[in-house]
Amino acid sequence: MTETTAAAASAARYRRRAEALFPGGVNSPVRAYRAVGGDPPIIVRGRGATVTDVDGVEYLDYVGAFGPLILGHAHPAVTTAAVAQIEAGAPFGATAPAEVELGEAIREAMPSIERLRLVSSGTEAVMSALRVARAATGRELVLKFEGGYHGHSDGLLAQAGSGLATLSLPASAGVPADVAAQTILARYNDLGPVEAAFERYPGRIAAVIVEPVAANMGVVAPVAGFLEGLREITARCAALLVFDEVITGFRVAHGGAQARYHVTPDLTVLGKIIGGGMPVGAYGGRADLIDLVAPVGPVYQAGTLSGHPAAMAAGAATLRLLGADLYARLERLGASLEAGLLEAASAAGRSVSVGRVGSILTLFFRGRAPRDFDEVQEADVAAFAHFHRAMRAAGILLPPASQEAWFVSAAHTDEDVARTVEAAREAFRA
Ligand code: KE4
Repeated sequence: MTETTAAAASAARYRRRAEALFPGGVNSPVRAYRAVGGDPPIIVRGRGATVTDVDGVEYLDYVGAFGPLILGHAHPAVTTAAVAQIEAGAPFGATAPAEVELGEAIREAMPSIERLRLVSSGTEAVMSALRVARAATGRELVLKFEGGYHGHSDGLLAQAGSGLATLSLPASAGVPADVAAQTILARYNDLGPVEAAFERYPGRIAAVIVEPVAANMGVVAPVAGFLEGLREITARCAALLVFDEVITGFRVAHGGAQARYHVTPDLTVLGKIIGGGMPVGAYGGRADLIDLVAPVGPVYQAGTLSGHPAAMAAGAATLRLLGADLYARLERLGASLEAGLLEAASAAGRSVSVGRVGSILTLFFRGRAPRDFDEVQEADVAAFAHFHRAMRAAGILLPPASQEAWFVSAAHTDEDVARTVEAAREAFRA
């Protein structure tokens, strides 16, 4: 029996109906607000920098759907492009011009991507990139960093075993021990455990995968020399360097982190922004590597909705609007928000720090900005939860977990930042 009365429109009723359907009433765990408390909102509309919930409550939004919406919600150029493809009857199960246009825009922005394959999620893109890396090197082990998140494929849901630089244990139920054991954990911003892993497992590590700017432990920038060091070690040990730029691609610079930090990976993974908010992922890099993929080479990978023309067109419309002036504006807004938050916290006697690169930032309830996951875990997550609820009560919606990035979009204004800082001033006092 479905409730159709007006009362059913309330958030509480939608939450109850969702909980009867989906684990935690959500289709992705973070949306359940377990880390911050409060009832998860049911959002029905986004426009620019704001979202509105089913009860008509409007929020200034820094979730930005966790990254894709660098232009803000419902940008007319993006929606028009996607709708046109849907009205044309997409998808077709055949190559469409929109795929070519997006692929060329990506390759133009990131010259390291000589060829690529478009898929429907970041998880899928990472899985495929690592399959290519294992095929290309004939090696099986993959090194990642504690606090790094690269989607939910089995091998990447791993936690440090007897210590860093050793074979890992499963970090999720349902991941076989021998699958997790093909992953090695190292510490972000520390080349020591990476060197140690290559010494301990000579000739066995296929790839190092890294978020060049860590964003899934909260935003933690690479220290000088870290990315360059990964490039040197992997080249010396004939392993591949994979940049997971699902968040940083087209976010921290038009050419992504590889452009911002002048370090060129062998393979790059993209997602989020390149789909303009529609389901997307991509992996690409050196032609000799990508041409290992079916139907040209022996690495199989496929997808019913890969390259969906509506996602392609939304992504291409987005990338066309990402000019230098937009990045300058995002940098200015990000810097202004960071400075405002720090000043507001200091005025309230709160010990906080901010990790920021461009328009992505994280507020840590810790005196010094963390350099790695161990330091991130010293931050006071309960304090963040209180802060999150106070900001939400003031009409500001922050990502519902302390180890997520806040996303500033091109739709945010100086007034939005000022309003956010004012709300933070009160929240820090509470
Ligand atoms: P998806 O499969 O969620 O499209 O992408 C996985 C992924 C891969 N790599 C990086 C660097 C990512 O940040 C992500 C996904 N990011 C999370 C936000 N921390 C998505 C939000 C969610 O899980 O609901």
